[in-house]
Formats: sequence, structure tokens, C-alpha cells
Amino acid sequence: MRSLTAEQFKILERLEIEVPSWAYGNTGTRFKVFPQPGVPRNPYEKISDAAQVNLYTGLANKVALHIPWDKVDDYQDLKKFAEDKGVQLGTINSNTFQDEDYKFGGLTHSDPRVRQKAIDHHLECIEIMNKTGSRDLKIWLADGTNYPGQDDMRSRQDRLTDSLSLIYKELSKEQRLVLEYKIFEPAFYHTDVPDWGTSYVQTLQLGDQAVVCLDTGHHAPSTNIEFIVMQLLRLGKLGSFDFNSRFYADDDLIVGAADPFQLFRIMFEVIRGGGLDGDSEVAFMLDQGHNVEEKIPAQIRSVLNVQEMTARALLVDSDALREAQLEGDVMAANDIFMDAYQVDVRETLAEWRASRGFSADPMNDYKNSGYASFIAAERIGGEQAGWGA
Ligand code: PSV
Ligand code: MN
Repeated sequence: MRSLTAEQFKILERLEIEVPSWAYGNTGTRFKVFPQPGVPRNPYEKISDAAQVNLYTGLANKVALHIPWDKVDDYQDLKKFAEDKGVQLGTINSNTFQDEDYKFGGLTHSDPRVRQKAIDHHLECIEIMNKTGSRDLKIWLADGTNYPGQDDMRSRQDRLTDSLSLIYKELSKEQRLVLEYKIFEPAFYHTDVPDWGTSYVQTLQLGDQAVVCLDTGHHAPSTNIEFIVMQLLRLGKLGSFDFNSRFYADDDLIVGAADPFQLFRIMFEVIRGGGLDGDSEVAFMLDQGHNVEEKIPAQIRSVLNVQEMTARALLVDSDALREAQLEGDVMAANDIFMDAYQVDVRETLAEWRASRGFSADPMNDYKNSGYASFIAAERIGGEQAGWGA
């Protein structure tokens, strides 16, 4: 069995995956949300669940929050609570998609009052970041239109630039603005930040502390996502990933479930582009919703999938690959690439995790821990958290 070298394990050890607080709440489709027993009722309980993922895998030491879903009275207290559970508060995600005022947009709205409201929301997020110690403000905008002619796309783009620059200048030197793009939904005709190019242009105008978030579910079918990863890393603008997988649109399924080979190809480009180097600032996040499966095991499976595909990508013999590429040996180059993808690293990783004091078999150890029945019995009454505000 092929194993990783000590140096490769060192790189793998740098892989840290941030889990989203909203993955532990109830989610569903516009048709139905199926509630599950034991679902958290507040941000504290979400963090407790997230800490379980880290406990067994040692891979997920940060929890991303979504505002206003995760608003609390005392962020210092929430921070301390998280740290006591062995995790940190991570990225703050803004939300300008669930308020009546934002029907025709937020940061791009033609009405200065609504635009200011959306800007103020982001300034509030920065204030929260100052308390939680978060580095990243992640902005995804639902802004767009449903019908040709509905609004002037160019003016909206100009207003977006203005709004973002007002937010950007409130960041401290250590903080970043991370702009996420998405091809469509909820807007069906045009979206104001639909692709990496728009996100790149907008963040380039803002400055070095503005970078792009690549959500793997936010592209047209057949898009070569690893090409975008390569390009953004090359340009120094890849800020973060929102990992998930999809069969059709923004399905938010377990990362690596739909297309493990794509995950391998992405992680190969991450490594190739320095995204796992010691000084890399790329954040690896999950952005998923577990509608029918149990949430904590689904998150454990997700982080393990990323770890597995990263390990396989590390196994690509890059010297041999370069040689084959330079010789124009198509078959050899492809063989070298595929050879690493085909290696089953599960046992190697199980042993490695155990050697570092984590679980060899996180899925089973979590299952046998009794935590699921504990929270189901404990969390009676109150309102279960959901994706909605
Ligand atoms: C939008 O679809 C998105 O990917 C953004 O990251 C949001 O903040 C998130 O989903 C909410 O799940
Ligand atoms: Mn996302």
C-alpha cells in the first residue's frame, strides 16, 4: 500500500476545515423541511455539535457563523464557550437575503435607504468580528433580477462597487472581505455577482484585503472548477472555499459525495498553487445543508472526504508528471495523475489520525458515543434552529 511521506503528512496536518453553524440546524427545500430530534436551538448548541466533528477528526477547529441567525447578546461569552469546547469562532457570514427590504437587492439597491441598511448590516458584522476575533467577512449577495429589462445591470454594478468600498474601509488590517459568487438563485435572469470574474474585478478594485470565495456548488454544469482554483491562486485572490457537492444546481450535498474525482482535482490544484503552504491564507469551509441525513455524521463524513482527497492529491508524483508533460507524453501524464487518485488512503489516514490522538474511525466512534441520543433527550422544547431567520 502506498503511504505518504513525513513531509506530505506535514502538509496534510495543515488542512483545517471550517464548519458552518447552519449545517447543524434544520434545512430542507422549498417543499418541506424535515425536523430532526436533537437539533440545536441556539448558537451555543450549534457550537457544541460542531465541536463533536473536531473531537473525532481533529480537522475542524473553526465554526463559521451567519448573522443574524447566530446573533447572541455576548460574543465574548460565545467565544469562550467555543474555546472551552476546543474550537474557535471563524468566518462571519452576512445575510441580506431574508428581509422584506431586500426584495430588489441590498448592496445594489437603487434606493439609498435600503443600500445603507445593507451596508450597516455589514458594519455590524465587522463589529461582531472584532469581538469574536474573526478574520473573514464573507459576503454572498442574492441581488439580481428575474426579467430582462427589470433593472439596469450596469448601475447595479456601480452601486455594488460603492457599497463594498464603504464596507471595506471599515476592516482592520488583519481582516478580509471575501466576496462569494453564484451563477443564479434566488435571481433567475441575472445575478449581480454571478461568477469568479465579477468577484475578482470587484475585489481587485477594493484592494489586497478583498478576496474571492469559491463555493463549489455555484457554477454552471460542466464548469472546470479546478481551472478557476488555479487561476485565483495564481492571481493571489483565492480567499476561501465553500465546499459541498451537487448533481444539478446548488444542492449543498456532502462534499465528495457527488464527484470525488472533482474534489481530488480541486485539491491537486490547491496544492500545486500553494494553497496548503505554511503561509497560505486560503480558508477551507463547508457550506452544506443536511436535509435527510443526520447532521453531525454528515459533517464528519465531509471533512474526512476532503482529507482523503487531499491525501490522494499529495500522492501525485509531481516530478514524474512534469517530465511526462514536458515530453508531451499524454498517456503517461494522465496515468501518473490517475494513479494517485486510485490509491485507497483510508487505512493510512486512520492510523495517522490515531497516532495524533484522534479517532481511527470517526464515523463509528461518534455513532457509538451516545451523543445523538443525549442531545435528542436533552434538547426538548424551545425552537429548533433552521436556515431561516
Ligand atoms: C448561498 O447559496 C450560500 O452559498 C452562501 O454562502 C450563503 O451565505 C449560504 O449559502 C447559506 O447557506
Ligand atoms: Mn456558500
